Amino acid sequence: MTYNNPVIPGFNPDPSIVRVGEDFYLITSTFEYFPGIPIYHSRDLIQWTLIGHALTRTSQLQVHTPEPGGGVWAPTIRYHGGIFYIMAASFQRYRPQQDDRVWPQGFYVKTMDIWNEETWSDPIFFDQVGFDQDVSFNFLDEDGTIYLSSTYRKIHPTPGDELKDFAIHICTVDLATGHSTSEPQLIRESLSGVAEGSHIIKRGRYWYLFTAEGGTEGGHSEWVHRSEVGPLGLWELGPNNPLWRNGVEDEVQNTGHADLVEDSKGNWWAVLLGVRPTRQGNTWEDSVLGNGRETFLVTLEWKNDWPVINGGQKISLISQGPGLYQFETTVAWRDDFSESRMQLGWYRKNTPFVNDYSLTERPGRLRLYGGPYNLSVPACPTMFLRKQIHRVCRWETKLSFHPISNQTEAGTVLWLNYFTYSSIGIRKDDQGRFIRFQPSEGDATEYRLNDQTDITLMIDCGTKYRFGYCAGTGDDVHWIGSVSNGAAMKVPPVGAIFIGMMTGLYALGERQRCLVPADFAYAEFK
Ligand code: 6LW
Repeated sequence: MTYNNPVIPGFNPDPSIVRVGEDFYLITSTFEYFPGIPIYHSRDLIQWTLIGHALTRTSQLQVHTPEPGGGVWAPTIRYHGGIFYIMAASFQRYRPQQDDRVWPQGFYVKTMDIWNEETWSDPIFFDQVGFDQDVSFNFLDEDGTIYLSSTYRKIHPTPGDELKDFAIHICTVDLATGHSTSEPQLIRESLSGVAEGSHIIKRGRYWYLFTAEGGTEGGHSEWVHRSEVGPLGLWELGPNNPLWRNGVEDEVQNTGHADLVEDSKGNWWAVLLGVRPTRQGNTWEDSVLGNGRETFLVTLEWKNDWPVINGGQKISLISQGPGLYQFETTVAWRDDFSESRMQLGWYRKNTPFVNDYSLTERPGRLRLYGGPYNLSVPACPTMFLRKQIHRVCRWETKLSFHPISNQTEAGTVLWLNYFTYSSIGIRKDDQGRFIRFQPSEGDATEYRLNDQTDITLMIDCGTKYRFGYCAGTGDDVHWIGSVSNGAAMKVPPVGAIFIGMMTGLYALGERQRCLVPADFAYAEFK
């Protein structure tokens, strides 16, 4: 049977998966966004539903003003003895070597009830510096030892530091405290210079070490090693590494960072990240455009006790696997703010300090009280974001906003990071209200509004992003500008493009709080 990839479209990199009975749970990275680490559920591996997040409280996640790409990196999910564990790293800076006080810090959280996001514990931090943490619980059943593997970052090398930068090390840990109980030991150093995303599993008489190598860009690939002795090695290199190879000409690129799962019928599967580029090219910028790094699913077979992923073939948009079927997600999604909580799937940039919104003050409206930050600052502005999931769709919202200050604005945004975004919003000057369109590159343009109606704002997403508005019912859409995909995804001056495009709602004041609220009647993709 054939099915469509990606199975979880939109910005969802570094997938990790676990099965309990007939239920699969999958998590991905969230970087500088809050809440952290979405949890998706599926029974058939194809249709995934967001059921919550692991990091929803400030006691669990404090991301404040990291550069783009900082925050929560590559989590691993595992299940042992009735408990779900998620291991991850938190970065206050993407390039921590520029600030030697800031180390990538690994931690784990746990719960017995994955369906209730409030039950996730506060984090316990590991005392080893690194990222892409993986904890191997299957050894617990063997001799009670727990191993922690991660990619070491050499931040300020000290004499005698034997650890290798960007290479995978392993040590034993005491889970209760997070303290390591042995020296970290090198288990994989890649000729490419980057070995990360380690996952260790046991199957039959072998341990397997999976690694993502070559960096998450055009050279990204997945490697396997096995050991008969144990997780400390020796590790034997697989006969067919990398396990598959997608290149810069392919419809899916930058593939790697796999995790695996066995279904209840004994079939094995791998999940991995890939991007659907919008342009052909082999630069980082060319290949990462669009929805960012998304989650793909492919088959895994064992031959001579070695894994063969996707038959060793390139990952493509149509895939085949036993017992699966074609499924196309619908474009339509809408939040009309009729519940007392925000729907799942809205994100803040950074952990918010203040409560700046309400769903109950004006029922049926999302009411935003714009904080004193515009969208270009590293702090947390009053902004709610959603991942762009479909390549071609319309994002739309309806806004009631009657500012009393010339320094405030509310509207909708096409967002990559605080260096790269385009916005369309309502402001006022001494003559009254106007629409202001600020593209990611170039000057803003302004359009006078003649009456006090609610304004519908839209962004048509496709090979370009086109911005428009409608004033009152019956008004035609005024398309007032567009940005090319390239401009919308410009590489920021610092940090990395680990995320994908998002769209959002915002209210702001320039260095002053916005005293009148902005009321949004709905937000939708259609
Ligand atoms: C992830 C790591 C990576 O932790 O990207 O380039 C990081 N390497 O595997 C963020 O997704």
